Amino acid sequence: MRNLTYSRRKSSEKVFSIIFYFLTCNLWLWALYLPLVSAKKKELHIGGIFPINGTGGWQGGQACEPAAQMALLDVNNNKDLLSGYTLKLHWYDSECEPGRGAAVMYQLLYKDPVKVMLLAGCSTVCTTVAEAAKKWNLIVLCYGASSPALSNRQRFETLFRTHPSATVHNPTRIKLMQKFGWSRVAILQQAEEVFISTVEDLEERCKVAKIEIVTRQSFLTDPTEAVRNLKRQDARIVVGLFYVVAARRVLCEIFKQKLYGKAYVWFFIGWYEDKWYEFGLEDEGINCTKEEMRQAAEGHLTTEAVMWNQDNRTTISGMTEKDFRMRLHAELSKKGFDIDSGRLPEGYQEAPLAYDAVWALALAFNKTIEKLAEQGKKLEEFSYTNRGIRDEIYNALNTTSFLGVSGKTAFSEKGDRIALTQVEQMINGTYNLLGYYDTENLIMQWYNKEKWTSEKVPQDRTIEKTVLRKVSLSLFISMSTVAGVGIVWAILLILFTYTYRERNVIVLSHPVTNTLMLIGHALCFVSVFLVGLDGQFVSESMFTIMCTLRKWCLSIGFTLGYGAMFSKVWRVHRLTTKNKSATKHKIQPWKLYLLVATLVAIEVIYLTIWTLVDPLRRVVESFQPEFPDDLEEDIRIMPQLEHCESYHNNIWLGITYSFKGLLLIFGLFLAYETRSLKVRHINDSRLVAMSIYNVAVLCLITTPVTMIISSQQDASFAFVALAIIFSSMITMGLVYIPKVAEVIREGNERSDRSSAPDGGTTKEEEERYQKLLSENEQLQKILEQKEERLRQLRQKLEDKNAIRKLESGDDDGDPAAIKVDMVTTTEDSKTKDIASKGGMKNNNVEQIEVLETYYTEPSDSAIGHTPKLSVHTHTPTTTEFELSESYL
Ligand code: ABU
Repeated sequence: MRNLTYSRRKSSEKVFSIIFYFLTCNLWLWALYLPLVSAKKKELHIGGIFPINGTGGWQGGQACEPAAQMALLDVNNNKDLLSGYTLKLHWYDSECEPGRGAAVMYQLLYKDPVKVMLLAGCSTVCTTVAEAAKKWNLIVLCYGASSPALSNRQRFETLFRTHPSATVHNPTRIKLMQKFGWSRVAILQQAEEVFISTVEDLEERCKVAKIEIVTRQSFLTDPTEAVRNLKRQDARIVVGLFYVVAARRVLCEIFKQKLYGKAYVWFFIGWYEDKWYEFGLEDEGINCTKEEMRQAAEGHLTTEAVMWNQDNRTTISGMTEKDFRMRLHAELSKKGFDIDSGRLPEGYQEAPLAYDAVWALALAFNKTIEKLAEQGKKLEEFSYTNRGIRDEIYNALNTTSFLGVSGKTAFSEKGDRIALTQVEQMINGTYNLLGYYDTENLIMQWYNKEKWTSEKVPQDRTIEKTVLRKVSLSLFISMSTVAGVGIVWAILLILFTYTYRERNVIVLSHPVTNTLMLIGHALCFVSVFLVGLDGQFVSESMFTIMCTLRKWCLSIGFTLGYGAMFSKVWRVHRLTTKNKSATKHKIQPWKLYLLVATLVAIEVIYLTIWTLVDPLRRVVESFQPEFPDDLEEDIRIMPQLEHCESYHNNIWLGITYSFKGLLLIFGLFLAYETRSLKVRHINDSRLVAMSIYNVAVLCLITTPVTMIISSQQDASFAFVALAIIFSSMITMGLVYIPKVAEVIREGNERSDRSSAPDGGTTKEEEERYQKLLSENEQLQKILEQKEERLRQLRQKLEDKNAIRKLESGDDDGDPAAIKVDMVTTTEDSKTKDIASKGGMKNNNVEQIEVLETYYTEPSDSAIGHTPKLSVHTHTPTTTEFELSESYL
C-alpha cells in the first residue's frame, strides 16, 4: 500500500516535470515570437475628445469612452480588419466646453504621432473641432453630437456622425401634436446652437403643419423668467430643449411656477438618463426637493432617436445588443460606476454610437488601405497636408454601412445618421415606452399606454368661451310690454282723433299735426323693441339689418313726434311776431305740415346718405376675461357686447346730435317764448310747449348718459327705453288727456255750454259771434239811415231858422241844435269808454287789430253792452290772446 502510494507520487512528479519543461520551452518560443509579430503591425493613431468631467452640457464621455475602448479592442482583435495595422486611441477630456475642446484638439494635432482621424462628442465641441479640422485635412467622426447645424456640408466639410441629428425628433413631435390635437405650442430652449438650430427646424415644420407657436423663450443659465413668460402666455404644451443640468433647473422652476399637472404637457429630450431629475440637486444649487422634482416631471413626454439595436441579431462585432450591454456594464463597473443602483453614467444611451463610430472608422480605414494599395500608397503616409488620402478616407466613410450595436449604421450625404425615433412618457417616476415613429417612412407604432392626470388629453390652451352680454330677458319683456302698450295707446288716440274730428276741441288743435305726432311716438315705441333685439334673438347678419332699422325707426319717429309739436310752437311764435299787413289772412294749416315735412325730408335724406355711404354694422366690444368659479373647468369667459357702428361713427353721431340738439334747444326757446299765449286755432299750444320741455330735457339728459354707460347693456337699454317711453307717454298724455276728458264730459251730445279744454273758443261761440257780426252790420246800416235822417232834419231845421231870422231879424241860438250837439258828444264819450273797458292801452291798438284779423274773436263788450259803437273798435278777449300767468 505504501509502495503503491510512493510509485503514484513518483509518476505524478514526472508528469509535472514534463509539463514544466514543455511550458518553459514554449515560453521562450512565445517570447521570441511575439515581438516579431508586433513589429510587423503598424499603428494607426486616432485622436479622441470625450466630455467627462464638465459641469454643464453633455458629459457623455463617461460611458462613451469605455465603449470606444471596447470597440478599439474588438477591432484590433479582428483578423479580417486592418490586417497589419493596429489602431491606437489618444484621447482627452473636453468637458463639453468648446474652448477646451479646441485646446485638446491642438494638443492632439501638434503632439506626435499624426492622427488619421478625430473622434469627438458634444455638439458644442464637435462644432468647434469639425470647423477647424478641415484645415488639417482631418476627418472628424462625432459619436455624440445632435446639433442640426452640423448637417451643413459647406461649413463642416469633413464631418460624419453616428449620432442622429436632433431634427429627427421634430417630425415625431409634430406627429404627436397632431395625434393629441394640439395646435398651439410653446418652445423653451437653452441658448446653444444645437437647440437654436433644432428650434428653427421645428418652427418650419410647425408652420407647414399649421401648428401655432405661441411663444419661443430662451435662457442662458437661469430659466426663471423664461418659464414665467410661458405661464403669462398661457402655454400648455411646451417643447423643452436643453442639456440635462439646465433641464433640472427648468423642472424646479416648473414646480415653483406650477406649470405641471393635468393642464400641461412637456416634451423633453429623451437622452437624459433615468432619474436625471433627482441627481446633483444640491451640487447644482437647485432649490427643489427630489419629491418636488418628481411631481413636476410626472407625465412628461420624451422623444429620442433609437440608439440601441432593436432586434437581437448579431452585429458586425459578433455581439448582439444584449451582449454589448453586458460587456459595457462590466466595463463601467470596472470604472467604478454602480450600475445596479440604477444610476447610469452620462452617455450610456450614446455608448453604442461611440462603439459603432470606432467600427465605422476601422471599416473605412480598411477600405482606404485597399484603395491606396491600388495606387501604391499607404494609409500611414497620411499627413495633415495630404488631401488625397483624406479624400479616400472620406469616400470610404461615406459608403460605409454595417449593422452595429446601435442599429444600421450608414451616413447620409450630409454625413447624418438615419434613425428611428421612440416616444416615452414618465408614468409614476419611470419612463414607459409609448411607441416608435419611423420618420423616413412616416409609420407610427403606438401602444396606447399614455396616461394623463385628468384622464383626458390636456388642452393646448385655456378654452375661451365667448359670451355675448345680452339684455336681460325680463327687462326686455317688461320694456317691450310697456312700449307695446304705448303703441296701442297711440293707435287708439289716432282713432279717437279721427272719430271726434268734428269736435271743436279736436278741430282747433290741428288734428293732422297731432296724428303725425302720434305716428312718430308709435315709431319710437317700436324702436324700443328693436333696440332690445340683440344677439340672443337675431343672427349676426340680422343684427346689422336691425342696426339700420332701429336707427331709421327712432330718427323718423323722433322727427315726426317732436317735429309736429315744434311746428305748433313755431307757428304760435310766428303769429306774435308778424306785422299787421302780414296778418290779414287766417291761419293756414299747410304751413304746419310743410314744417313737419321739411324736417322729415331732411332726416330721410341724411339717413339715406348715412346708410349708403357708411352703413351701420355689427361691432363687437370685448371685455376683460372672466374665470368661472368651478376650477375644474379649464375655461376663460370672454365677454362681448354688440354695438351698431359705422366706420366714421363719431362724425355721423356728431351731425345727428348737433342738428337734433339745436332743434331741441330752439324748441325749448319757442316754448318759453310762447308760454303765456293762448291761441284759439291751436288750442293746445301751451300743452305742446310743456311736452317740448319734457322731451327736450329727457333727450338732453339721456343722450350723454347712454354714451357713458354704453358698455352696460341692461342699464343702457333700460335708460334708452325709459327715456323713449316716458317722453312719448307724457307727451301723448299732456296733449290728449284734456281732449279725451273734454269729449267724455260733453258725452255724445254737443253741448252749447262746452268750452275749450285750454280755454279756447267752441264752435257754438263761433256761430254766436258770426250772428252778432251780421246783426252789427244791420245795426250799422240802420245807424247810417238814422244819421242821414238826422242830417236831413238838421238841414231842415237850419233852413227853418234862417227863414225865421229873416222874418224876425233875431240872431239867438236854437234849442234844437243844442240838443243834437249834446247827443253827438255823448256818443263819442261812450266809444272812448268802451275802448278803456277792453283794457287796452293806445300802444296795444295795432296788436289788437292783428289779432282781430287772425282770430276773428268777438269782443265781449261788443256783444253785450254797446253793439252800435263796437263796429269800429275790437277788443281781444281771454279766448284769443291771453296774457296769462306763466305755467313755468
Ligand atoms: N445625445 C447627446 C447629444 C449631445 C449633444 O448634442 O451635444
